[in-house]
Amino acid sequence: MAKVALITGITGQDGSYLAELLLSKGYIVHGIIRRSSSFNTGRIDHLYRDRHESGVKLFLHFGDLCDASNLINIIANIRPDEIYNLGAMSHVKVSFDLPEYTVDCDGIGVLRLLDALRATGLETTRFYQASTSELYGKVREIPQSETTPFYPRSPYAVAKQYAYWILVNYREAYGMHLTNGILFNHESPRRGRTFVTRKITMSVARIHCGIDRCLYLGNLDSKRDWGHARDYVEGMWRMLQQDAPDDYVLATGETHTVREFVEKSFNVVGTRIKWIGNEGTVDEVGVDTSDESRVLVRIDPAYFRPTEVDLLLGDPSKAKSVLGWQSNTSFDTLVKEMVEEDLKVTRSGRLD
Ligand code: NDP
Ligand code: GDR
Repeated sequence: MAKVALITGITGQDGSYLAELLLSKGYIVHGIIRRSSSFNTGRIDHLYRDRHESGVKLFLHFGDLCDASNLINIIANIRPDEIYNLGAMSHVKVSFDLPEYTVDCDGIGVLRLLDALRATGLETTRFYQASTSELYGKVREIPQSETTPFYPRSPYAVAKQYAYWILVNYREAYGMHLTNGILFNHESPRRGRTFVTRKITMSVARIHCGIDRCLYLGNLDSKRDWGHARDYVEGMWRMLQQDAPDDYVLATGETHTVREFVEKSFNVVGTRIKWIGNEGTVDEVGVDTSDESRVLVRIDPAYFRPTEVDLLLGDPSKAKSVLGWQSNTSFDTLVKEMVEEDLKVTRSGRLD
């Protein structure tokens, strides 16, 4: 019998890669999508087939993490073997504008799913929670591992901390197979365009093609441990194949500044950046070394966060030893792939 998986957030970056992975492994995959006035399934359209055809393995259901009765109904009907909870209001900066909604969706949403499992008598269903390196927030230890204390620095991270602990509590209280994946940043050509990596690579492509002139960014000096989303969904799946539930960090073990990401991205199209002005202030600009009057990067304080996470660097050794998992994509390869894909998108005139 094929295993049945339910993915919340299937229309997002990770959801699309995970759906591909599970379908390739023979799973029946169900995904929750939100009703939207415009299409929001672009990342999974290539996987979708009309349900009237034979052999369909992917099924989509309207739903929302803020709607408990909807979640209970979906889970009762599907009776999944595995649930991957990837749905979230996932933008850290936006969570300062939408704190209450973020807590409802990212925090209480997890409780709704766990209670839906109990209400439907499906306590043996294996459950993956998309926890995050944002939990570490203010730097207290480097590198950060499963034992590093949390210090969340945004409404998003605080909501995810609630989700983390309610999961641990239900695991201990009811013996359920519940796992937190504490994932460091992971990117891809499918990354949402308002996250910094994709914003940079898309902007580099558009500047290179003569469409835009300048890239506006916030804090250039924050450091992130950036991997590739395709590698990380493999780690999620491996976590749920373990006999016992546990919590795992997935990371590359390398950290880079936003500034380095900008420089590398411009290098892919043959442009070299030189920084002029007071470092880290609104006076600083990035110019083209071959024509210094050409300002390619400027700072816009609108992108600064009320509280910032300065440095993330993960220690993935537990995932390596227990799951046999490791990140397989180097920083340079990730940047190159993202810029090259955005050049294709830009040249095709497609909106992505
Ligand atoms: P995305 O923002 O690309 O995708 C988020 C998904 O959640 C989308 O499918 C979105 O639907 C859905 N969603 C949003 N709100 C709701 C809601 N109220 N009810 C149901 N679904 C909802 O995120 P990623 O794929 O990058 O991340 C996946 C998960 O992993 C998230 O929980 C994120 O917080 C977490 N995470 C991500 C990391 C990363 O670096 N990418 C690192 C660590 C954790 P729609 O398409 O309609 O907007
Ligand atoms: P992050 O990702 O907050 O780490 O959360 P994001 O790409 O938004 O920011 C990374 C860093 O870049 C700085 N930055 C900018 N960020 C954005 N979005 N836009 C800008 O213009 C800009 N300029 C500089 C930020 O200040 C920050 O320091 C992501 C999300 O996927 C979360 O859901 C996930 O939990 C964490 O990664 C791990």
